[in-house]
Amino acid sequence: NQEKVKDLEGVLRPDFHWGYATAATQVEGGWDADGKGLSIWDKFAHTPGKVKDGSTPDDAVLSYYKYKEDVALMRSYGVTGYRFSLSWSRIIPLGGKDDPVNEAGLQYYSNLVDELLENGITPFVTLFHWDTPQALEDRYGGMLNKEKYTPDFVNYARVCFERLGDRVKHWITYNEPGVYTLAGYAAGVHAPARSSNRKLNDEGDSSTEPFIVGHTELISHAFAVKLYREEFQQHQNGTIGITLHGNNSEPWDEDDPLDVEAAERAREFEIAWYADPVHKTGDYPASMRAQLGDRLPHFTAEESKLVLGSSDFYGMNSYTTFFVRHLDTPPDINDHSGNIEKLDTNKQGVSRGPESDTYWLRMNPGSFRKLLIWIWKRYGVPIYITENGTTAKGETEPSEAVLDDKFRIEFFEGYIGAIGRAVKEDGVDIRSYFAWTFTDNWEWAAGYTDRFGVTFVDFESKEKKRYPKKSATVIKELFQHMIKKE
Ligand code: GBH
Repeated sequence: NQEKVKDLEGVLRPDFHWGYATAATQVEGGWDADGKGLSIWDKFAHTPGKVKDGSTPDDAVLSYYKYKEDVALMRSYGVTGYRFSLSWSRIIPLGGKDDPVNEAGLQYYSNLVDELLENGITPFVTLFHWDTPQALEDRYGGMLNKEKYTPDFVNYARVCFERLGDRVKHWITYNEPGVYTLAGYAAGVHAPARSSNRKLNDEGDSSTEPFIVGHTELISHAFAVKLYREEFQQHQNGTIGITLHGNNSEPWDEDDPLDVEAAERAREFEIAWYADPVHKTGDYPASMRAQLGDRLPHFTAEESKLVLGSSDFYGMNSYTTFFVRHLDTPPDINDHSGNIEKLDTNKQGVSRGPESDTYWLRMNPGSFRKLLIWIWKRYGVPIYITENGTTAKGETEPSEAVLDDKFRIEFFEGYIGAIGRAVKEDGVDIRSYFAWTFTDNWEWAAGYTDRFGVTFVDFESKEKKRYPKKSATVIKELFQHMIKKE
């Protein structure tokens, strides 16, 4: 199996962490168990017409109940780390700084952390993976209200640091803030489903709200980091940062300077929107200001100082690549992509990669390696890859052929190989890798239809029975080969 990575033996640092990533809403179930409050995703999923298969995350894969079994399975997969998110409304059901803490909810996470540590697995904990407490959405419009929201988020962060920080040494404030804003406030296909673009949704102003919410995310992230650094980091000795999404973009016509520029602009709108303020300038990219004007909020001098340098690492989620072509027409007021067109093939008709079972996702490890270099050159901080993975066509039952998941294996050999090459040949500093994902789960608005797991889950079965796929073994072998032994 190691043919493709033969030359990469021992290229990763001995303390490189690898494992799987998950999100609370997608795996836990127990949506109202032991005092948990509702999140905006509970409301979204219980609203008819929002989720593709009409499903809800009420049970998901029951990891709230099966965490011991899951940790044992993960251990058998050889992982050294596990990235999971905390459900804010499980810990503080009504979300706010003056609302009570739910001890039972905290106890669940405390038990999970203990179980991981007893099994030699390092926890990487995300505070926020899209599940805003519904009560805060109702009370003041959630992240649309920066002044009210920020102290609530920071208080939630404090509770987590206080109660789990003795054992958790790797914190991530937000997962993919840009997806939360664009899918939730522009496309309207994610909670809280505000959009002026789609007939299905009525409220919202998609020309401004995504950027207002994005600003709130950056400021509240930075205040949580400030709190950690001032009151916890000294004695708890952990790291803290933010995870950003970002696919790569390749020019549709590489000989057309306008398309080359468009590809760069696409990366700026998708990635630098958050990454420049945090890692480079304390401000939004010039290309965004030029196109969006005052629709994009302005940082005060104080905010800018607070945000710049507010992440100890570059947290990177990346899955695919697109060809992009520039548009000559001025951007629509609801355009958030940088006035480009995304395409599956380039001018020569070359495909961006073989199709997965997910419309936006195609495999392209070569482009992923280029993106690693782009991020390293532009930001120069250590990279933690916090998500990367794929679905595969035809995975409907745990048959022998499905469990021997060749497509997913090819994906991971390609992408993990690209990491090795970026480290070895391009000098990029990469320190962790979390595959998405451990088990098939509730894939947001796609419900249970998109299976990203290295473990097949029988959703029909009462106990959500798990079946390991071959890719879990391959990933283990890849890292055993590529990580340097101390
Ligand atoms: C991640 O987001 C999430 O963090 C995770 O929870 C999720 O399960 C996983 O990926 C798999 O989906 O503009 O055509 O690219 C994925 C990032 C970005 C994917 C926005 C869909 C919109 C379609 N997402 N993208 S497109």
